[in-house]
Amino acid sequence: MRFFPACVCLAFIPFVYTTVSLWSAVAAQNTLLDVNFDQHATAGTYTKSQLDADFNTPPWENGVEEGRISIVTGDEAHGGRGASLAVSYPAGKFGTKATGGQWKAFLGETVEEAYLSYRIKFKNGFDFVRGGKIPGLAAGSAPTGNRTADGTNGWTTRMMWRTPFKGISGWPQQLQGQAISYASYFRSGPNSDGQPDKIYWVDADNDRKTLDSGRWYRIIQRVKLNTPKMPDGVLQIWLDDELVHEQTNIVYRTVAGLKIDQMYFSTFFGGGSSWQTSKDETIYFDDFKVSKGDPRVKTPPDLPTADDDIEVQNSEDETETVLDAEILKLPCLVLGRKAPAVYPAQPEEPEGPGTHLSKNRKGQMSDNGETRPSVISPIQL
Ligand SMILES: [Ca+2]
Repeated sequence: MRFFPACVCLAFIPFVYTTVSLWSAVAAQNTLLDVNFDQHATAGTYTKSQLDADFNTPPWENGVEEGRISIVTGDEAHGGRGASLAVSYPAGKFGTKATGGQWKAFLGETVEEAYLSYRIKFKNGFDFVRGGKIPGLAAGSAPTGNRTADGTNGWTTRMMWRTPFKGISGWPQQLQGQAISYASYFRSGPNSDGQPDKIYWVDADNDRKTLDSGRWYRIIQRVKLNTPKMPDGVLQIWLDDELVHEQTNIVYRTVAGLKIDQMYFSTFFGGGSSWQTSKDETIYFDDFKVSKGDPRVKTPPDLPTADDDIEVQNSEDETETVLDAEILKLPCLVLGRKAPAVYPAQPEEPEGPGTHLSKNRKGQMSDNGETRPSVISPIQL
């Protein structure tokens, strides 16, 4: 039996140590936020101290101190093990003060590109009513509500579930929510009002994606900031690894200092009073990750450059009245796939009782890149 001299073995130690340290450092730098709740072994009300430990001490919050956020374990948790977060939306309520929860989880550093990944499950039998918000990446003051994104003060890329035509007599009633991007940024194409763009997620056939209750989904969102003032910012969204939204012409910012600095945890029913819950509802969340590289790829990304600090303004409340009629007709420069579906404004009144929309109601892209709303074609029953 041969033995290496002790000096040879010792010579490998620094190499192995250095290699492990390097990869650990790369992994650590790649991950900006990682919250799976599994360290919370006991089910019950989610506390402010747990929130602070998990989400880097958010400067304000809605829902935690009101007891609407809790930890669930066992079968209720994602994968049937560990723990997950459960958010409640009491019956007959809407808005940020009475439903769901909100806080800003600031990242350890600011970056030009990031992925947000999380699991979400609408409790079995969930009544989607008209719609509500779900979390997304954000920057700066994360302007929402009546505050516009001006290219310097921030932006948000929250998402929503929506139920078009809900409650409108004579229009198809839907039990499932449909998902949309609800991103608020300075400009996308000709839209420069700084208000949220509302664009439905679609599959490869350009059909809208619907969300079922009673099952877990994984949502991944990628934001790549634009060159300041240039329309080359990217927003992509995957639902269970299916690309359902892609924009490549966003102007998130006009100044280089405005970078990705937070995940905006934001979930509530609303809009206004017609969006209120019909009964007590619950949405489960788990596995929040923000990373510089695609969490589905196991190779380390390029390391970042140093970033500037951003002054952050906080908003403790948000009351938004969002109408289906606000759904924009956005032209989007789309690479490698069909354009996201865009829709004409919903009329205030339906064509009349007993009418349904034909499937070809989707917006279409004209030759010059402008959105050309399709003709609404009621089908008489
Ligand atoms: Ca978990």
